[in-house]
Amino acid sequence: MEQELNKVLGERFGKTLEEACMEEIYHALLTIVKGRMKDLKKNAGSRKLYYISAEFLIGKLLSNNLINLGLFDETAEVLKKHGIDIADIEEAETEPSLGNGGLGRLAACFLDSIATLELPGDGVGLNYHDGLFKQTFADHKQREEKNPWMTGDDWLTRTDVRFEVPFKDLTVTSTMYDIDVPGYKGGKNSLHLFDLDSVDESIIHDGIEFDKEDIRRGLTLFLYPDDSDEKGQLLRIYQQYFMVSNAAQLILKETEERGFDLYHLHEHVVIQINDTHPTMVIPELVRLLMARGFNIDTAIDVVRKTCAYTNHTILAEALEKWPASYLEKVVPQLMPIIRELDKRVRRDFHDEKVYIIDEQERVHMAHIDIHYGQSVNGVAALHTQILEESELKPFYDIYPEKFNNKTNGITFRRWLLHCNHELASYVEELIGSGYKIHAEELEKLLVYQEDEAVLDRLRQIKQNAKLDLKKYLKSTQGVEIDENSIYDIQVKRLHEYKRQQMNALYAIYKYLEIKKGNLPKRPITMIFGAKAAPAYTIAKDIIHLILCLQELIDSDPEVSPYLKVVMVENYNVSKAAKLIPACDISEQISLASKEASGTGNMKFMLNGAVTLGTEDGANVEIHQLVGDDNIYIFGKSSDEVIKLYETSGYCSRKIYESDSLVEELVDFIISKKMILTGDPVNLGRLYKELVSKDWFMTLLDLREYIAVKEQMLADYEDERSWARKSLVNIAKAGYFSSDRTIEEYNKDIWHL
Ligand code: CJB
Repeated sequence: MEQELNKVLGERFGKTLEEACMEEIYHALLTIVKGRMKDLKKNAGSRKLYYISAEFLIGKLLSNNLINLGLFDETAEVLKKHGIDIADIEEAETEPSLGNGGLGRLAACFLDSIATLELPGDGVGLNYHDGLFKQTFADHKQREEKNPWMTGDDWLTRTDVRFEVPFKDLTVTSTMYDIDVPGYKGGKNSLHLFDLDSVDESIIHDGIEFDKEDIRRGLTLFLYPDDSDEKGQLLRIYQQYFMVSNAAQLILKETEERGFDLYHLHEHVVIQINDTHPTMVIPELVRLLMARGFNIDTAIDVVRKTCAYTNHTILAEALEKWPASYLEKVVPQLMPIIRELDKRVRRDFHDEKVYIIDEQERVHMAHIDIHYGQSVNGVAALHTQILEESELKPFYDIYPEKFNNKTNGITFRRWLLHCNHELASYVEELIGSGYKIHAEELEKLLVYQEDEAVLDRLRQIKQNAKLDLKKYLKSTQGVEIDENSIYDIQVKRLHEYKRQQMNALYAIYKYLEIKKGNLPKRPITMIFGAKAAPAYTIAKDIIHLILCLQELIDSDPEVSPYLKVVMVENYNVSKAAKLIPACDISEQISLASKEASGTGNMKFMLNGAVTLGTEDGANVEIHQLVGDDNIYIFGKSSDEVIKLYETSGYCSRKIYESDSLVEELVDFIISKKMILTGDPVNLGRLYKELVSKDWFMTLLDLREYIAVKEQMLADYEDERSWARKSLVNIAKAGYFSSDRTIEEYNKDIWHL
């Protein structure tokens, strides 16, 4: 590695390792790693998976690729010899933000596991030039900026694969870019990202504004361009069709090149449709097969046997329903096929709840997936149960055999080996390296539950990670945190169902307690990180509340020694990798039934944090694995919550008026102190929302949340018992390896 680095640095920059700057070393490593990956053999087999997704939240790739190629330790050592910390080299890499949250990060973890298990499976998505917006804070509010990440010398390789994609008003020619996905110690697949050569970033102005009708210049600028108006919704349809038409054409081309007859497509290809964004691949494939001479029955039959759908949410807003008139405006060639698909459903079933096109002429994308795919899966046991028993019950009654659960997972390469070297090597010292491939071997750690030396060392490792985070926040945001405080962390997309607002109400509670003289035994650092969708007003108001609390507490000398609120700016994958190892308390406090799975919960657990959570999503499975003593559970159950929705039985005002503590905390949002710090419009709107609507039932669980969190803080003081909880969490995290999840997908759905 040392020789190669010097050689590449010499050729490219005329420098040696001694002379080169961080950026130059980064680019030299990029060249070397790309070269090594090029030499790897692609995973192959007679049946291949295409994982189509609007998001691939891959994060920075250098360190992970080095780990997977088995080059990380050697590289880090060589650099160290020259006084360079590999972490500083990582800083030179721009971070692609090709995803929003869990769904996109899951796709990235899956690619890692699929490659590692040496299964033939490629990702297909879009090459967004500016990804999701970059978040900055000004006046205690979120601002959105563009987030360019392509530098011309990055992980993308431009290929000569190009397809014509026909829209009603124009036809465009795509270009396919590839990113190599190396498996851990073997295997390689590709992530194919499609783009348009004519896209032009100069049309962006004022943050992230641009002309949404300028398809040629704007199609792949952003992930999730604002769709609060018709133009925005049409643009999303343009993007989705561009993605799936390219995917479908690629699939047919490759299948033919592999020498297979398209009448046997389903024997050689499986398409996993990641949420509803890629649903149009179904009618598009039918269209393309018919253009190749298939009759419609055969085309539909082959496509049905090829496609499988993953549902990631029961939130109505995320279950896409496009007006038929919009589809007519963008992709009129698909509408006759979609109408035919709907006609067949209406012929066979007499329940309008399962129709594809509803009375208002809206096309229910998930319904296409369920009728015209061979598998429907949820992403955690509880989520799948809710799909079967309520959300998708009419479909489950028709096709019980299609439904199955695949509890999510995370790749331990990134979420342990990369983000927490010290813990990973200590675990290896204790139980050997087998756990890196067979994650369930982490259970071997359980024998050390009473071993004081081991528990001490785990505490020390956590303390070191806390110090690292302290330094990082100081250098990136100028924020000072106390490494001897308890780090309580909630990082995830900003959404009312995830209830960051409930956590903020806890901050108010603690603030008022301290003001009253009830000082905590140990200072608490409450860390938030979240982006709010630009058009999601209340989510932005919640960010405003948190930023105001941050300032109010910081500037109050009576409170600031005991409590700190920090909102991390532009939370992303690399920030997650710094935050997660340092966490003591992992906040997983969604309203029960609403978080399909969660995957942050798994990352925190693997790094020894203890969960404070509701019985929701994969928290339920974490609870079962670690037992009552090693998790803190509160709140109403999903059954109770679903019933409240069904009977309109929840009234936040009633709770507000009958519980003086709740009233005091909520009122504080519009107190004089807060209004002096913040914007009365935002704070007033949030206050009103909580008192008069509170659709995601914040006040329902608030009291119990406070009580359980207080208990948790008290229990933290028993250092030994806390370290034991931490150890049990690490030991039981093996189940949540995405290798396990992918093995299940393969066994039950893909059969690669
Ligand atoms: N999810 O991140 C998203 N975006 C969506 O549009 C819908 C769902 C999340 O997917 C994750 C992966 O399955 C889940 O863990 C998470 O609960 C869900 O909100």
